[in-house]
Amino acid sequence: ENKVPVGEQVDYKITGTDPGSGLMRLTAQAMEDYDLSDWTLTESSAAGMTAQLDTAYKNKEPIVIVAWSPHWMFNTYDLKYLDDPKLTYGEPEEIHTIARLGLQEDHPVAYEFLDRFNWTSDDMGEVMIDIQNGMEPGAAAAKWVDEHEAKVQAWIDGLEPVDGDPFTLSYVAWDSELASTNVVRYVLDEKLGYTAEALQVEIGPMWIGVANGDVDAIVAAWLPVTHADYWEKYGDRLDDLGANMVHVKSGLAVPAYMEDVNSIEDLQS
Ligand code: PBE
Repeated sequence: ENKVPVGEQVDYKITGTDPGSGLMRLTAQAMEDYDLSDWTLTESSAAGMTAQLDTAYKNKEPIVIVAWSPHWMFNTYDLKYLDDPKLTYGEPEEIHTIARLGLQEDHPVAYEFLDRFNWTSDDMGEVMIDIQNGMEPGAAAAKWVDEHEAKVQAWIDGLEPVDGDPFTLSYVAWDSELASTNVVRYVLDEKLGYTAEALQVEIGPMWIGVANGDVDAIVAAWLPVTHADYWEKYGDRLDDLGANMVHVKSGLAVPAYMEDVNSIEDLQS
């Protein structure tokens, strides 16, 4: 039998996402850990990566992508994570809510809500899929909040709404964070009386902004592994409010139709 090595099938290319993201750092590390020195990792964005995946998938072509979940790509396509026996990508981790120092004194109502905010990957999936299907992110967030009254009530129970106080969130255009940030912003605005804005930025500025105090909070910190370098650099100037979601995951993935490729080790030629 004469099988073409997977590297050759995909031109030794791993289809990546936004530069600076944790997944790009971890994938560079994986390429060292698994001796993939003849491979390259391409830079793109979350949207660019999924567009390339979509094209490959429709043509049933081989592709190796950086992947994370929750993400609608796992609903839309039949994908599998590659085993990571060296645990380069770590164990399943958490998404944390991070506040600037002083937020508790300055905005105690928002702080208490953010401290309580937590949801599941199924919750987030509902918002993500609506956005993916073309709904405006704010409208998808509003719909989710309307449909999950009890959950939202537990986040805001006993909190006295403020009178239009400004509040600034920031996030990166990852599908997961587009969903969470819009839900949090909607609750701040519609339930707690804030005038909240959500700034879309790159990952470095997201961390620097909240560390410098220019941004009040983020709900987009993947810890302890994916954003370990940012946490190490800025953690002493930040207030970690803990997990808003548990059991999130990242790694390399391929379409299920690549039957012979099941582990990162299978990429070695
Ligand atoms: N991600 C999505 C981000 C965190 C959320 C996995 C692309 C990252 O790699 O930093």
